[in-house]
Amino acid sequence: MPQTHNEHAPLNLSLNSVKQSLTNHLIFSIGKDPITATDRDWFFTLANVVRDRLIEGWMETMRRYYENDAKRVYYLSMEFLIGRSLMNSVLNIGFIDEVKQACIDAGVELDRVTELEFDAALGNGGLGRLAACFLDSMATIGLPGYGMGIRYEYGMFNQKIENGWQVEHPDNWLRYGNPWEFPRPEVLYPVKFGGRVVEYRNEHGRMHHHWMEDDEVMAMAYDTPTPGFGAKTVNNMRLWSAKASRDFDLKYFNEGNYIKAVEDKNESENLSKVLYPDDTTAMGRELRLKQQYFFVSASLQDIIYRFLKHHSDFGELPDKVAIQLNDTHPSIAIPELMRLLVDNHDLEWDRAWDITSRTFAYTNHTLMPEALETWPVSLFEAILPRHLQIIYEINQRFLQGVMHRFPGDTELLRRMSIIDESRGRRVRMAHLAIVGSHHVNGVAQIHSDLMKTTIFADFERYYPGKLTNITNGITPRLWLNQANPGLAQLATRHIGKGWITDLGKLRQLSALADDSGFQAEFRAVKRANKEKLAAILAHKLRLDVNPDSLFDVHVKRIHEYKRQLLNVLHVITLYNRIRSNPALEVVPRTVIFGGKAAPGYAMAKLTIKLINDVADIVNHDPATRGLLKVAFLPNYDVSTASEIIPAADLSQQISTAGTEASGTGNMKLALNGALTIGTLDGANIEMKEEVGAENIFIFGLTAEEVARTKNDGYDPWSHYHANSELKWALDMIASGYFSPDQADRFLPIFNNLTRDGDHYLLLADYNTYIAAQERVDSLYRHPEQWTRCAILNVAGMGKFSSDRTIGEYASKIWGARPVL
Ligand code: 26V
Repeated sequence: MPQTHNEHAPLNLSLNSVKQSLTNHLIFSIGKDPITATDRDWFFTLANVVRDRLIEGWMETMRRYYENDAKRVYYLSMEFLIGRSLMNSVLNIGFIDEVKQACIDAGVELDRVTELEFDAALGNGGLGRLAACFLDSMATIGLPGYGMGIRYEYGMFNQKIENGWQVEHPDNWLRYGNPWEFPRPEVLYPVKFGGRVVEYRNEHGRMHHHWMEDDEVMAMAYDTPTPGFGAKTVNNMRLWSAKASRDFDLKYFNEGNYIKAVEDKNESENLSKVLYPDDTTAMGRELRLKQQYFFVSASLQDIIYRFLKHHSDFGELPDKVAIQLNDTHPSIAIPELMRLLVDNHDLEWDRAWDITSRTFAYTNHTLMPEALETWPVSLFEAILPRHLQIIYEINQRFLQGVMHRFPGDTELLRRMSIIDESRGRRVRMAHLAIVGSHHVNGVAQIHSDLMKTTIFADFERYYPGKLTNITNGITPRLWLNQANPGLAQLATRHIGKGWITDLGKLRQLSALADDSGFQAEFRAVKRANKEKLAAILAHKLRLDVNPDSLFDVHVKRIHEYKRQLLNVLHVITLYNRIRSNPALEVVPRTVIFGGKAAPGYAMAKLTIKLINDVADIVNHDPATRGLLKVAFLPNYDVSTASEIIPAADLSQQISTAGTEASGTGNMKLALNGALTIGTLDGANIEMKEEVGAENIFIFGLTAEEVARTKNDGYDPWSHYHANSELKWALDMIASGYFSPDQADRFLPIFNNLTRDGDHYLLLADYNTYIAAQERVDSLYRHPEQWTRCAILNVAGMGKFSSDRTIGEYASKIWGARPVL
């Protein structure tokens, strides 16, 4: 019998076909009559209609890769921050008009229905969202890229604000089911933990290692089709879920201990239960290490299975497979591949090492020492004893090489070793990742430069050329076309729709920057977006804001280094100026904050409380005359980002220079016509190069100046005493002006910024920040000049498409090509 692929009923994108599918799915998939269907029923119905139209492209794509024996890219990431998928898929498939019409004809309110989709919030912030943008770009350019990660049952917590404090609530996103995933009960791999290693010699006298594990969990695959724009390519994201290896442990069962057996099952299934919501400190938590090994082991078994379907010589692996490690979180993959090649497939160490180190590449996303992962050797010993042996072997051979090149430098060996001997013995995952990878990249130029000159300077010297830069990007499909249809349509009307897949085309908008007609249209779009956000603020916070006021937006995770508190100092300063001078003419402002604090990060949580307490005072003080409003929008996630970002006038990117690796919110806001107030940090520097120094508000110490200031013995008190407005603002925080019910509530913040050394140099940057805010005000008084500047910002964002980023990874690191 010949193979037949396409004998199912034809599906197409015509209105009739969509209408037919809508009715059929409501009845046959959801089991509802149109009379009784709820909005949620319609969401699942629509999702089914859309999903049907992804599947052919998905299968065609997988077949295309298979037939071309294409080089595959596996993007290993603990986090994929996808958000909602319904509209994204509709727009990428390209049948939004038909969907809208079919909904109207069926009496379904599309806008209300899309709101019912839960965000897939399987990530903390920038690192996870970057992975999601990369999946979109890989599919759009036709690159054989597979996302591999964990199917957390609970994603990023839901943030509620209660009495001004952050309260975390579980994110039960799978409660009503996930229409986008395909469970693959047959794609099941065992993952082992614990036990001990037995050494023996085989008949040829060769040493072998046998890992006698004592625990086993099964990893089951769930596949999610990921369409590119135009949906010619539909790639796959494969997330692993933990299943107990047997339903009941026979041992307990035979003992008659039925309950104990079921408890054990629950325990092993805990592995993929919850996303760790802490992107601040690398805690040595056993469950997280197990999560890492769990998804890495399953992914590698799967990768090798697919490779061996076509190939028998592992020597070809680096030509057919590229594995990207999204931070060190999956870097246990390096010893795991060594183990599979040496212990299971009998390769010699040197050959296995050559293959392994030509397969992996590692992306570093932070220089913050507290976020660099290290694991206690004792934990490895208990959970992954064979991997620890392999790491020791890798380290010994590596250090031998170092010794050979730099004889006698024991200090160098101590610094470069994969094992940190200084604070109890710990495995340095970044060192392991560097040694086992052919490329290591930072995510913006300054970050990569700092990587080479500071934390990884020894490695830069030892492996010249291995460390490199690939500046981050964002997908224009979500962050402009979908989130800001007004601006997207305006751009398309004037320059065509080519920008959607070639963002550099936005440059053509510069020619229109002075065109008063275009300016008026541009302003109208922004104004409409601001009205929508104002309505959301009214609804969610019962806060009235003036859509003509300057929307000043600071959205990102709450971190000391991101300096939300510096923004608060500006807010308090503005407040003091307004109420102490009733005749003062100020630009009306609405300062909008959003972001989550790690549940254990006390200073970040106190910052949220301060923002809300300041908002309470400022918003209700008649002396502000409505000129200043402060809003903290709860539960900042991909969906709320899409509501806030298109409405922003001003984008706050004010991290201490040298601390924010890249930032990607900075790109999203500028792409949506916000002007940036920012430091020379991360990708801000490259944004300045693209839009021109005159179109961005840069302030503050440079990274070099920050380093020098700290070196010279920084004294925050000198700034406190030198600037009366700064002192006033800080004293108000310290004395309980904003917390009349508990005067010392914010003393820890005051102390942090004064007595305890002001680690992130807020006070040193206060003056120039206030001055930059005054420049913002002056420009905002001239709507034509402001609009011109905003247009030039949109026009200058071409470089920051993740399509460009992925193109660079493909050519510089992966050696992979689109397969079209
Ligand atoms: C760190 C850790 C530490 C160990 C515990 C779990 C955990 C989870 C997440 C993280 C994230 C730290 C790295 C990170 O998100 N970096 C951000 O990456 C963005 C994409 O490259 C970049 O734009 C941001 O500047 C950078 O902060």
